[in-house]
Amino acid sequence: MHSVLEKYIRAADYLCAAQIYLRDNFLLQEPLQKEHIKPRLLGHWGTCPGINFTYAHLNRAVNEYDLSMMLVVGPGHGFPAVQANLFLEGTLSKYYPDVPRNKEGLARMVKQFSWPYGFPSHSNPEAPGVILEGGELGYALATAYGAILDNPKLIAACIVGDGEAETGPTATAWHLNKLIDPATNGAVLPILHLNGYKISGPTFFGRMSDDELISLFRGYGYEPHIVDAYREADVHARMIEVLDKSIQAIHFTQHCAQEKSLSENPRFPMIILRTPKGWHSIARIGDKKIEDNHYSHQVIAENARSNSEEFALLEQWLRSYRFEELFDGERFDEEIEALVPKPHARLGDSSHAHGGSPHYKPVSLPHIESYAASATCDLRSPVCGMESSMEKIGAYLRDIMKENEAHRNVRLFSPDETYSNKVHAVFEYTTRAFVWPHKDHDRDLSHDGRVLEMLSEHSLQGMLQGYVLTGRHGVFVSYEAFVQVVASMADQYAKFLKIAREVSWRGTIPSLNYILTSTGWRQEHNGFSHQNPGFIDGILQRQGCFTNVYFPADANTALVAFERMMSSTKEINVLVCEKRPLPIWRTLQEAQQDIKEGVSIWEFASDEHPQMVFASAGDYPTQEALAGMSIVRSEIPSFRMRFVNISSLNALGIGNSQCRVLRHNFEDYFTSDKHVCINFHGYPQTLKQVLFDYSADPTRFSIHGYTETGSTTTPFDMMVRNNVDRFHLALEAFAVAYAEGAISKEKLRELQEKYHEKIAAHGRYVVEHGEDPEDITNWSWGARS
Ligand SMILES: Cc1ncc(C[n+]2csc(CCOP(=O)(O)OP(=O)(O)O)c2C)c(N)n1
Ligand SMILES: [Mg+2]
Repeated sequence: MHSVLEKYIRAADYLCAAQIYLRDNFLLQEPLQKEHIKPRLLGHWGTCPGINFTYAHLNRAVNEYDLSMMLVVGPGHGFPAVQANLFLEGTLSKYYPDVPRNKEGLARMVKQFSWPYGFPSHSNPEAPGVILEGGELGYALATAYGAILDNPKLIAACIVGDGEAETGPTATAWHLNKLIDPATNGAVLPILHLNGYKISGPTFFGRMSDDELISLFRGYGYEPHIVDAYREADVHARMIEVLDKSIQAIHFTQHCAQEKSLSENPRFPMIILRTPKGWHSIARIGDKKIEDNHYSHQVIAENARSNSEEFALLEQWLRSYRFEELFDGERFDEEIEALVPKPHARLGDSSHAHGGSPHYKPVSLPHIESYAASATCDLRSPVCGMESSMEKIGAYLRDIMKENEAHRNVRLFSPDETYSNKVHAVFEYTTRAFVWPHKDHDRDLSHDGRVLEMLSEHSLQGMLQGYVLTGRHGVFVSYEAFVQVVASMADQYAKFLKIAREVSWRGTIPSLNYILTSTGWRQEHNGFSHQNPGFIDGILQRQGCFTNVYFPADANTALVAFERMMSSTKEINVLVCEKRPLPIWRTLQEAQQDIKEGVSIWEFASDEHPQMVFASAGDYPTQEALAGMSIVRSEIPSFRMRFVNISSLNALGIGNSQCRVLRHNFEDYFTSDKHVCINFHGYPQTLKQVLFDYSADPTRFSIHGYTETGSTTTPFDMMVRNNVDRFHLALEAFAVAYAEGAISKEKLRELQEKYHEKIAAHGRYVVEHGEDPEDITNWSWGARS
């Protein structure tokens, strides 16, 4: 077995090095010439030998135990190794017939690596088997945990770099074992690759002793096994022994959990693999230690084209693999061929990684009619009801989980906020997963719950990505301000998705859905730190029309948006709504129309031939805009106004004209020349970008939004401080009414005085009483006609 593994690794290592250096003479049949070397040497060598070692051994285990296994590679910069193995096992040729598994295909793969418009330098969605780019490091472990949820037969082996392991997201993801019920989920087999170095220095893990490492990972709840290439006389024998033990332990733990005979915390194995970085390459160049040092991280002998010493060392190194003994141009050595798993079992061809059938099943959604707020309420009555969008969504999500019970493919991801964000109706059906000890007074906890709670947005985001990319449905509910913690992960996911959407063999996957609640407007009690509507900015910057941000004005609209998000595919959706009860403005039918069209004129609040347009996006801003309009109507009954609601920002488009799906012309909503006052949930700048392309005269738009003047104060004062309150909006309308000739200058002055005084009086009131006055809190629109 050892010689088989060694041959396989030799072949894979050669293919890695060849990809980094060669533009010709790929099989080294001729003496190496400088012209055979790529003009720009790009790629990362150092991590590759460790990945190849691991891949070869995993192949052996897959064959031995007939495993369903996928591989998540944290150090995505080790893509030459991923690609080398895809070529060796035949997966690359399966998906890329123009890269056949022969010498022509080899030449193409090698030449095209990191070549303009060729194969990328990092793991990427165009590579089979890949569900993580590993460009931005830290997310491998959480992604692997997401993939194995509800996949009891799957093992996700996960290589974590020792530099990557220093990241916050990886540090927290070790704890995810505490969410995994071995009876109903698969297993992650973490392989912490201690090659000792990151880009330019030693890693912390690399300098920890065995005792320290064992204590740390036992403390996390793993059974760590060390495989040390420096110490073992026969490192292959040791890796075989450890992998055998690990697979058997996984199967035994799962079996006991299924039999309900597991008497203690499940303790899954993990492997700590110590190898030299840049293993089996150039030991030194001049007085610089290369192999087993950080200098091997990227390209070594990078001056080979111009420096004859480096050139000689490079040729000697490439020839040391004796690749000609392993590959005859058509086939690999028989023993290597035998190590490649059966077609369906190849690590690079795990069907779990590619979406579509059989793993993706469209979610079955209950009809929303019975959840609609005040379905029978007559909206002409002044108070049609106050309803919490989040409570409605909680009830709906509970029943979605129930309805899809047989498939076990719907989950809620929540950073400790299922109650706080008011989606706890789900606990009428399910619980929070928690496999560590329970106490009698714990509530809504069990080993196998559909809700994954952990106070790590990073871990949740990573898990959700792994879950969604393997075809299952999930929603991440977060405080609006703190979802910013994963803004960069969301960006990285968007990049992956953008490319994956174009890859023909990647099947359907559900959308990745966020609900941002506990929004800044009602975080007045928690203060400035809890006020941040910026997450949507990054989402809206993603070009390509696959991101949507919904601003439902009420609970009915929130339900409709959520229904659409859950049934959509291959998108990123963000729903922004409050958890406290707010007025119902729309019947279910109106809400459906609003979400479909994204922008709509609300007739009940609009006059014919308007002299001014009020618009809003967001629930509190909508309430204030309507309150502002009712003030203006009471003061200037003759002034004609229109109300436009924006419920989805993708509908307005941002930057990319393909995304503009407005049913009517922009002017049909916003007129061609009237003043438009928009009350926006987020930063005004966010909406300004959207509008920039639309109007010949941007000066007629005024955008109110969160201007970062938050504090610990009352809810209405939060709005006053940011000029999104009814009084400031009314003051703007008075000035427009004067400009339109609807009132005299004297009347304007009188109104300005009156409402500036109201603002001042409110300020005095809240300081004295500690709450908003009742006429503000209890305001209602009045009858709809
Ligand atoms: C979040 C993040 N920070 C920084 C980098 C830049 N970077 C690329 S590779 C690397 C070192 C990685 O070291 P390690 O995880 O040990 O990988 P290996 O030694 O296997 O190459 C760094 C810092 C990155 N890709 N992602
Ligand atoms: Mg390293």
